[in-house]
Amino acid sequence: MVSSEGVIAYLGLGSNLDDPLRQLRNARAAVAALPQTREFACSRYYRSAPMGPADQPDYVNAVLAVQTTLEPEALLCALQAIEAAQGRVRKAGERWGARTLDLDILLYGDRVICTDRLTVPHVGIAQREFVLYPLAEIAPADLDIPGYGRLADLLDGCPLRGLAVIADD
Ligand code: A4P
Ligand code: MG
Repeated sequence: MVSSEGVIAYLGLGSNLDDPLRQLRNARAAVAALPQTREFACSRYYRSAPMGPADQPDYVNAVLAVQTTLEPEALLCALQAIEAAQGRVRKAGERWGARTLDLDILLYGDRVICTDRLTVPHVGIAQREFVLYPLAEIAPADLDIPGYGRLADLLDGCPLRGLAVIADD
């Protein structure tokens, strides 16, 4: 997947605070404006039930594919700056809590990365309906997710759990 024009990276977008759909649309524009990066494809926007603590609002999720020559760590930094610009506040000790914006690197070409700051493919990619269904809209069905197998097979084993399309733009 590496070429002179860079790598296809799939990014997970999620929000459940402060007008989540607007948060995701703004994030999509901000990602497309990153240096050395262009939007390749974007899924529809989905509503999903919260994974983790149940006392938080439903999420809106989408998956964005970009073509980029940013290295994975540089891409992560850029994504975290977008999260911060959109008001993401990380609470110490809180896992999977409500947030204005979460940007995850789901896949970076066919690379497997395991460092202090970055695990790629993203942990949980293989079980999460709010990742797999939007990913399948914009990725080839025979896409191999390193360490997990074919996207189409993962989808077969993943219930929808109420996942529903809410916008298409
Ligand atoms: N990090 C490691 N690998 C990656 C990667 N591939 N992409 C590190 C992005 N970040 C990565 O992330 C914590 C640290 O993960 C970062 O500093 C980075 O170095 P965070 O965004 O601060 O914390 P988090 O997102 O709360 O933690 P975590 O464990 O990444 O949570 P997830 O997996 O992102 O899940 N329910 C629904 N319906 N929809 C959702 O989108 N999201 C979450 C968060 C919970 N429940 C949800 C959803
Ligand atoms: Mg995250």
